[in-house]
Amino acid sequence: MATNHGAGSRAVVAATAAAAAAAAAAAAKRVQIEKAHNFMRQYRDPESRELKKLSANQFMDVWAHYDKDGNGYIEGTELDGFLREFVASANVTDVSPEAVTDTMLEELKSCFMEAYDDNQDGKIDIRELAQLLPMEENFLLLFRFDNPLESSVEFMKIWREYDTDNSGYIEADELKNFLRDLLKEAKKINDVSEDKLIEYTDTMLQVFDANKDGRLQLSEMAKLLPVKENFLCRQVFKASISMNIDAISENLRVT
Ligand SMILES: [Ca+2]
Ligand SMILES: [Ca+2]
Ligand SMILES: [Ca+2]
Ligand SMILES: [Ca+2]
Repeated sequence: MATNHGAGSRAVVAATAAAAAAAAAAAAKRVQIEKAHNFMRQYRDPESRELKKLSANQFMDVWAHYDKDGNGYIEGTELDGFLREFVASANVTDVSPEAVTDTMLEELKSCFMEAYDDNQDGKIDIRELAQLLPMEENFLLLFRFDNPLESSVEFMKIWREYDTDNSGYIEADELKNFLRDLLKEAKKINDVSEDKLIEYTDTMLQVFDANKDGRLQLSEMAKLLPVKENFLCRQVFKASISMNIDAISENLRVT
């Protein structure tokens, strides 16, 4: 009898556990459906449908949401999903991202990649995405897209100045000092809170620490601080798609 009773209560426990598991699964599914909703909608102004300015954390949320496999690129079906949602979210009514037809998507994609796929590898990396999304002014200032250094001499000067322990790497605390000075210089005022600065440092590390060792080596720092020479090459290279050889050499002669 005692064993039967034990088996009975075990059965009850099992049934309760199964019910709880089912409830949890249902809840998880609900969350999934909510998430399957257009992720970009929350970042648009409900009236004007313009994108709001993203904080560093929000920017990373967007990135992590669309780089689903976490390989550092939004590509293939991830890119399709992002473009559909990006475009569909501009509608006042909550249209499904599927409302973007395949033909529309292909056109969008070629136009989008022409504008943002800087290194033309057919994938969107995080710095390329940063040029698309509006961001907090201070955060945006840290991406020196349009403000390259004059020369690699200048770059090395900065490197030596901020690698204060001469480890050959810019560690998080050194990066924080660098970002603080960068903002001070750009804004000519000192209005960035320590919390924001830590948020920026974390985010910039996530963006630029390609080998994920928690610090920046020379090549990683060089992406954060582009030098003009490289920029010029890139522009000329990009232009070479649409220009003839005379126009290209003309371009190279300038500066
Ligand atoms: Ca990916
Ligand atoms: Ca790319
Ligand atoms: Ca160091
Ligand atoms: Ca690194």
